[in-house]
Amino acid sequence: ETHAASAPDAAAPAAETQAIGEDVAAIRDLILAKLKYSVGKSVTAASPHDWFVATALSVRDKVVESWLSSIESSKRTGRKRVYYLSLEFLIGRLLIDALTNMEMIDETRAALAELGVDLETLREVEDDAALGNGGLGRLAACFMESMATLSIAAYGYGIRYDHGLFRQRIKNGRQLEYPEDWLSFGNPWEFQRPEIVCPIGFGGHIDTETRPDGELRQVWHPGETVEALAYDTPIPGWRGAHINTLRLWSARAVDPLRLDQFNSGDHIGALMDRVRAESISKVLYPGDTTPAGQELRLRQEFFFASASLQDLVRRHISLYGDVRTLADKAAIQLNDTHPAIAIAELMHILVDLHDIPWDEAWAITQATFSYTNHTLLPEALETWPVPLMERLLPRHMQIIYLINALHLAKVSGEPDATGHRLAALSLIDESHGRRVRMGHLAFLGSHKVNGVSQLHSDLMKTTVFHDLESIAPGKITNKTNGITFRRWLKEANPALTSLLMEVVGDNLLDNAMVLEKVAALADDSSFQERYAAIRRANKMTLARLVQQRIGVKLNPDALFDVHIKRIHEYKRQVLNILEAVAIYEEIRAQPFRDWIPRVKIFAGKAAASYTTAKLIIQLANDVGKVINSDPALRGLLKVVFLPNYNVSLAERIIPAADLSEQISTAGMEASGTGNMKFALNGALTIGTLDGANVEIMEHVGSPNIFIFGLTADEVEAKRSQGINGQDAIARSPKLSEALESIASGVFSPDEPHRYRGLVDALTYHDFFLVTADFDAYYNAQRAVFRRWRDKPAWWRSAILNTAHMGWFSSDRTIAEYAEEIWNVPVTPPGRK
Ligand code: Z16
Repeated sequence: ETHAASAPDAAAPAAETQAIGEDVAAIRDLILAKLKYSVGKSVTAASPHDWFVATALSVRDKVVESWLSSIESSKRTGRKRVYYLSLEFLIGRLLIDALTNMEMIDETRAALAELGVDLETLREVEDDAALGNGGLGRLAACFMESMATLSIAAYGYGIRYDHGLFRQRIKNGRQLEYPEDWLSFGNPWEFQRPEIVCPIGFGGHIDTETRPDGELRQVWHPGETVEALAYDTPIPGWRGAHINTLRLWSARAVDPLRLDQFNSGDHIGALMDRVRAESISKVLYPGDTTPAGQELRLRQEFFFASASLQDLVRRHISLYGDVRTLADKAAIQLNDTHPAIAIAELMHILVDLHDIPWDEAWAITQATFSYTNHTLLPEALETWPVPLMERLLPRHMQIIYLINALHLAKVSGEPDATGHRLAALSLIDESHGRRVRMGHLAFLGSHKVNGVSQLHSDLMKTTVFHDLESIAPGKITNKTNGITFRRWLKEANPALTSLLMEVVGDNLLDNAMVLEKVAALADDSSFQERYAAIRRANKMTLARLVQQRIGVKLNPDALFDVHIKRIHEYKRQVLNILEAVAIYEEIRAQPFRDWIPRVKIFAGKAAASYTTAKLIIQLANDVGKVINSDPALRGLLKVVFLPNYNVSLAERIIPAADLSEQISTAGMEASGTGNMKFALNGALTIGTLDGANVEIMEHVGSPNIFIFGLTADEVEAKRSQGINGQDAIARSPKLSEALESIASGVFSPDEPHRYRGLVDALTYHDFFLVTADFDAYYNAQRAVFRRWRDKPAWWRSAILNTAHMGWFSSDRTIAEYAEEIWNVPVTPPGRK
């Protein structure tokens, strides 16, 4: 056996090393067995992907071991369960995550090394599970990990999309979308559950029947039924103490094919029903903050909400025998309004299928559900046309009408119940055709409604939910987002994690607040040196990746200024590009001033239908092309756009960032979570007082963050005076010059007017207040430069960022949900 020959034969090892040696040998043998018997390959024929599958299956065995005990123990102890309903789970890769949380990573790396296989190579061949658009989906993934870490008996419920978020390619500076195909090589993490199938009805009609007790009952006869088939993925918490389930539903036709039709020669027609049914779980909608509005999207929402509720009600009844105790044993969290139809579905199940009286059913529903809001953008709030609802979900539409009638009857008695107020409170928006307001439904059907940062939660009360809050004071609560430190510190930045553990101890990932101890070393020059060396190594790694992917050479000693997130006007990538253009022109005018070498790194996808966002991508690429090839700059400024931003790319970029761009128009970014990942890894933030930036400033201290620009209140005041940019442009020579060069085609010589419309919009109709904030942003960037020149001051700030970010662990966020919304206990992890 070749692998036996390559085993190191060093001097007699210490006892602990010997135990690890035995582990390594056992893991190595298990991987070899998986490769042979589960993958069906020999060592000599195995590709890196084969090795990846064999390794994944070997760690999966350990995961399953604990998974089954977790399920058993939740059952035995009658624990209340948490159900996290989300149309998106942006998980990324799982190999390193599973190995980390099962505490097998060093042994597995060593076992593979004995086989001549490099774990980092296997890491890279795994496809990202990209079942989400951005922050909302990634938050769901962080929450799943933290719920397992805190031993909460939780299930994630969502859709097993055949195709996740599109792959982005850049051609001639423009975004092109290609289908993503994460399942094409199989998925070693999931278990199909062919026995768990739920029928999902659409359309049809409703009959009224008389029950034996004389009461009336509504019976829905769907016109069409599809099946929801379950696939389970185990989600290990830190140290593997508890493992939860992510259950994703795949759509399937009731009849696989119409055999009569097939036999009569109509081979395509025989498959039509199947294609129609299975289209429901085919593809993730790529809009982040704009609702899709199509019938297929509503079918997706009902499909997974109904399957999940049928599944959890069935589980509850089989455990406890009585659906009326549901709220004692189940908490259902709605991740945005996407699953809000679940509220009507639970009423349907309770009232129509279990004969529970309406008022009691409504009390159970409200006690069970809670709802998280992720945006205030009015155009982003989901509404469905009443005629579509009536056609697709006739019984649910009746239920919504009844909820609304009882709700409006309650408030119409109040003295301030004007028509205007009732219209604002109604579940039906009558202003442009009749539409069902899903946010209102989620609000009414829940006992708690939360925002995702303090500022956002406060604004919810004065904007979209102002009227509803007045009839339910105290229902709105804040739960500031968080991130899992296992992925975003240890897996993304293992060298920094080791350094920090030397200081705070190896319980850093059990209790992130111990990071505070690092603050004492912020001025320690030898610690600063080690911290800076790790950053530099991460920048070298990223520079190699950039060279490979887009052929641009980066200077690792330049300031890496990073702006990565979905492309959206409110996130103001344009503000950043304008600053790059302004500095470009200054360097050309005075090439030999003491410029700071800087690299602007952009990455992010634009919704395929969002024309302006796609134009912004093109602008970033066009500007980069001119700047990167201008010899007059002597490499002092580079602008790169990295294609196909996803979770695994974020894991590479964030640990290499010096500066984190969080520059949304104040009041528009609900929270942000990338902001937290950067600050934890020691990038300084340049940002507005928006979303969680406010709380990051409070924790890291205002000297250690570069805050600029209008506040949310000032944005509102300014907008009410008009959004013409001409004054701001006239007052700022740098801004006028930058706009002028973009508008005149300096960066688009092949099509000089390409950006005329964009510049005109900023000039005459600047809704996102780019022009109003330009000078403040420009000045904040100069403050960044001054700090960068003073290296001890820079590293002091960076270290203090890391030290004070413990509070932003999603363990803290989840502990708050558990205590204040779900009423379930948590058990913090700890060393075995
Ligand atoms: C999304 O990712 C978010 C909001 C939304 O309405 C839809 C999607 Cl797909 C984001 C917010 O924009 C961001 O500020 C927040 O941090 C994130 O949700 C998680 O709460």
